[in-house]
Amino acid sequence: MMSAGTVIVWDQALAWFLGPRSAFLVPRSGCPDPFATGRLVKTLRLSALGAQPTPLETLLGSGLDARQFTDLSTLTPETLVTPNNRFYIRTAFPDVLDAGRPWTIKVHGLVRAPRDVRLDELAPLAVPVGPYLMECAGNNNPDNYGLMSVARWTGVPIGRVIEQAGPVTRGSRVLVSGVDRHSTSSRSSVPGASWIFTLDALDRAGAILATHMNGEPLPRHHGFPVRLVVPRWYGCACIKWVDEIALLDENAPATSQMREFAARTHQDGQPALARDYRPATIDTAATPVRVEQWLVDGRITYRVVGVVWGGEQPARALAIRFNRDEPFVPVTLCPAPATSDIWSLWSHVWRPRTPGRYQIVLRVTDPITPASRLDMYFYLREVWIDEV
Ligand SMILES: Nc1nc2c(c(=O)[nH]1)N[C@H]1C(S)=C(S)[C@@H](COP(=O)(O)O)O[C@H]1N2
Ligand SMILES: [Mo]
Repeated sequence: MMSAGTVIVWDQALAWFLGPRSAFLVPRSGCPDPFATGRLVKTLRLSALGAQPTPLETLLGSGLDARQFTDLSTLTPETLVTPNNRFYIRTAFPDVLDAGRPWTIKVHGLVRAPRDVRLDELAPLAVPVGPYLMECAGNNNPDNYGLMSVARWTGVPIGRVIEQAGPVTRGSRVLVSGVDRHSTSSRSSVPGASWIFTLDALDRAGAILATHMNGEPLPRHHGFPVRLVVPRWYGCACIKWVDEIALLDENAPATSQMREFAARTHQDGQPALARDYRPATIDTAATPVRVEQWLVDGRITYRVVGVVWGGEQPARALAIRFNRDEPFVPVTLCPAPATSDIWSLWSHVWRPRTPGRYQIVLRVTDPITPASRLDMYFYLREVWIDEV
């Protein structure tokens, strides 16, 4: 039997012999490639009815209303980690903040040793983690769904910082709070960024106080000099410009940020107390990112390329539907997603019968995987097919 190593060497030798296009002929992954003998004709735009075409990967607006959308349509297996300048932005660097001054985080509340922790004490403890995906709970623009990106993070487990302060009980809630003062007021957001977690939830998620992103110091719009990263939770919990950690009791009221994001993090109503919020974790979700038109053996064939992300476990079974009156059909996940820490690419062969507008949705087909957003067709996308 050939080892995996042999296959790769053979693959590379053949690729060298046949030139760049041969990469398609010998799939590295062992997955069949129905487009191996085809020619890519064009790539179609995905959007959805009513979506305004939005400039991507450029900073729009300022303060709390600032946004930068990552372009998901270009994702390939080689570009699954988003470069810092293309990473999505929700809320720009607070223009009244002096991040150059020596930074401290006030650790206080139900701890034996409250104090101001200097960032330069923490920096030597930082370790690389990830890559992890981050998604804004308000990632709802069907033009792009681009409030979502992946980075490799470097930071200090927040649990260590809390342990050092000596929590009075393990049952405490942890408030993490960041600077959120902007010189202009927001049209759509409540200022004041803070989230309350249980100690266990932070530990279980592997939450870190991050100082670096993709090997560089945090860019200022991403929380310089220090932000919280809670893997698998929505971005609204990933507080930027962290300057306070407070241990609170059972009856701590929810923060304004938690209330503002209650619907988007799938809470029951808008609970008054932090303890009545469920973890703001990302369920399994999937969306197409582009539709390619190919000519395969003289026949027009479409290739729908998409991402699947979220969930505690890697997604195992997805199905796709192209119109309300058509059935869901299985998506072959090959190679099978190895992790849910980041997104994974999938693709699907599609031969629409007639030209026209198609509305593409996905769903998870195993009954035990929570997929609250897919269940409501949150990431629906439309494509216009003019040739079949
Ligand atoms: N201080 C502060 N932290 C914040 C926010 C904020 O407005 N202020 N927005 C949150 C939200 S809603 C998201 S989605 C993420 C976005 O992080 P990014 O801009 O680095 O992508 O930051 C979170 N942390
Ligand atoms: Mo967000």
